[in-house]
Amino acid sequence: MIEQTLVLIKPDGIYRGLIGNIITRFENAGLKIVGMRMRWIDKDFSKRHYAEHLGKEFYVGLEQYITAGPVMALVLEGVEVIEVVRKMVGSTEPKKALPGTIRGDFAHVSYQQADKEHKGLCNIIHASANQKDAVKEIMLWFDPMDLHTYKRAGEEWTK
Ligand code: FUP
Repeated sequence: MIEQTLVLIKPDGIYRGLIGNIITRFENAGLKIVGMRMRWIDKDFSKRHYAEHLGKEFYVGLEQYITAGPVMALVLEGVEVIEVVRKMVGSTEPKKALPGTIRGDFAHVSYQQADKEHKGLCNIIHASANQKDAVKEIMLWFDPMDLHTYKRAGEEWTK
């Protein structure tokens, strides 16, 4: 089934110049970018995005992290894309993320830095966890008119 998912390249990914590298992985995998925007969110927006984590002991650190700089938000489309992207992103904790995943390959620098500065867990990227979250998060981050339908090269023969 064709699905859509929300991906955020978090402030550490932006500061470290990883936008292109990360997006290339998704493009190379054949996933379609149907929306993209850069946004520097405030604390109120963080509380809406991370509503499920409000009140947890790590929330304050998480809020500082996600509001520390601009975030690149993407909507990706593809078959079972929510699960596919979660696999490409890897485990929440960079030390558990397998090599070959985005967190496994890129997040250790942020992870070590955050650990040294006693900050929360920094892991480069967010991806919606399931269909319900994906729908909610896409609605939060994007106006429907900024999501686009088009064909990528190579789609013709799948008709
Ligand atoms: P994920 O779905 O992999 O992004 O992970 P979660 O939704 O469980 O967590 C969201 C974010 O909260 C993580 F990316 C980092 C932060 N977090 C912590 O800082 N400490 C924790 O123990 C768990 C999550």
